[in-house]
Amino acid sequence: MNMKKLNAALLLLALIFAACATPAAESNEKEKEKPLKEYTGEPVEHVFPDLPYAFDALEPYIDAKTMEIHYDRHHRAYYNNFINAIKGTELENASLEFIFSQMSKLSATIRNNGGGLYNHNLFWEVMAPGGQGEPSEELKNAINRTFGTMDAFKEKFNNAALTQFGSGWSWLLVKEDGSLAVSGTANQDNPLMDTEKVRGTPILGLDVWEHAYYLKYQNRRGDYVQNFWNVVNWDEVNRRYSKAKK
Ligand code: MN3
Repeated sequence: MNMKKLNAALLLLALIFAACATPAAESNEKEKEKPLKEYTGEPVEHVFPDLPYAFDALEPYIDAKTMEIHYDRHHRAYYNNFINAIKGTELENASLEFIFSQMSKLSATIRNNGGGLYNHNLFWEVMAPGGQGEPSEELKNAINRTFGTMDAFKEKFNNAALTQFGSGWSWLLVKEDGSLAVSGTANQDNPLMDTEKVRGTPILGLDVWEHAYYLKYQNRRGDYVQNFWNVVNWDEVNRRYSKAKK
């Protein structure tokens, strides 16, 4: 074989290799992208919500500066990053609940920022200046059935908040069968995500990221968790409970 023929043969081999390699690489990529279910619900326009009260409204339990930074910087950043991540995709107008039900197939960016958006939306609403209302008879009965007493429930919820290593949340949630449970989640995960072991609809949540309490409480997460009960909006928790257990 002369050099010209050898070069031609090598070129041919390279072309064959490239032709084979390209579809193989593509099919590997496709395997990573497991198919999403199609969203068939009402189109959702994701908005950044107003804070339902002034920055200083939850004083002295949550200080104004923390509220301002938490809402206007942290929450807004989750919202902006989430919107950018879903823009122009099939998820652009899908509900957060739908997105969370597909979480295991989606990116860390959508998980962290979609979670951050939803969790803070809920968090502001389940608090009110000086606290509001009390658990409904229905919710109280369910809490007593599940945890024994209201105090035992609070202890379990506090414990989930205190034992969450690093950043995360503690939750009271309604499972698919209508029963209650307490869980803790890491980062911006929540019980709606298909990545969670304890799944359901959260009706009360507490942010235990340091950004939620560090300015006022420094390392004293326990004091922050105790004080949270002074600002719980039970009217809102009751509303979410009635809706979730239907
Ligand atoms: Mn937060």
